[in-house]
Amino acid sequence: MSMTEKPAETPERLAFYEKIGREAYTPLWSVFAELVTREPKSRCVPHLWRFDQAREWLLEAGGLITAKEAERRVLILENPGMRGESKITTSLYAGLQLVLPGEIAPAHRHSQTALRFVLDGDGAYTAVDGERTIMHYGDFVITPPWAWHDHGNDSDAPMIWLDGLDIPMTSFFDASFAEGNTAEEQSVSRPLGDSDARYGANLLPVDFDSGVRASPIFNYPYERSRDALERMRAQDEWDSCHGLKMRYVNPVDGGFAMPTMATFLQLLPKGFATARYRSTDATVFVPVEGRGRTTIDGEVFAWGPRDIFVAPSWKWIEHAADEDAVLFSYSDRAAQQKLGLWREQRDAP
Ligand code: GTQ
Repeated sequence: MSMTEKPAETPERLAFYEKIGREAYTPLWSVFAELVTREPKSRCVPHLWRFDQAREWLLEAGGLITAKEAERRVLILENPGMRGESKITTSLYAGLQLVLPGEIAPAHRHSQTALRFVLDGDGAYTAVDGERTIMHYGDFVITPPWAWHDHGNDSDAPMIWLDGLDIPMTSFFDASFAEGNTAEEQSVSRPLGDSDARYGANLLPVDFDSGVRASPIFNYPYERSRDALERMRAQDEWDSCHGLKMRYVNPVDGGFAMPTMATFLQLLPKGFATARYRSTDATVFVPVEGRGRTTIDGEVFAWGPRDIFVAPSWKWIEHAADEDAVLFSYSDRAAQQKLGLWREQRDAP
């Protein structure tokens, strides 16, 4: 069978499809080319959201609804190719969450895994399973599947972060469960910094056996990651496609920090232009520092700190840094690699 063309229809065939269709059958040969594509084919398109505009509209939303009433006061970043589906890529969700001073986003838990990437404000907290962590610009914070979490802002400024969740993936598997807590906030059972001491110092409790497949570290502070990039840059060893790119790890098994989503931090020095690269994991990028341009499938996106842009699966990506730049990114690579699906292609040695 040809991989791309579907067989011509005849009146006999059409009548046959009509007959079997009434009983919930469909001929594979009519749909084969759309099901088993030669290359990824997606409705996901490249797009960039400007942080300044998002912040203005989030603050406007802050005057319209409280965090408590909304449960989570979030503006979803919807891929323009998939409006109405609450997706930034086919498998992933992104939203910008606002917590105003004095507010609490109430405790709940769900099957979906969440990441937070802090973009504005300083000093609000997320509590995960009884432990709080204070959030600062650029911190990467995780909420493992089925972990209780609430967010609160004791600072005197609005706090905004990017939420990345595997909501579409969980829906795809029809595996979503969620519940609220009767108490608005969880009671705090561990001191600040406990999980960092326990799991984030290249040590693990001797008999540690993580029931969850997410990292037991739940805040990866930007200050520490940024400092690591800065110290490594002295070696001047640049990857032609990525500059200097690191992945966030789960110290228990060396895998990604979350079971479904992979996260990365990369440094592109001023003047660096990457070679073309593509992979099957559609990726959400967040510039943390610096300015530059990214070409995705031939379209150029100029970015600055806190903008958010998305690159679809298998479209060529090239970054160019006009200043020293740091990019945070996340994708479904963690899931794809476990399933044996992930592929990449470098247009470089
Ligand atoms: O903070 O728990 O953007 O449950 C979407 C769903 C945030 C959260 C979102 C959520 C959350």
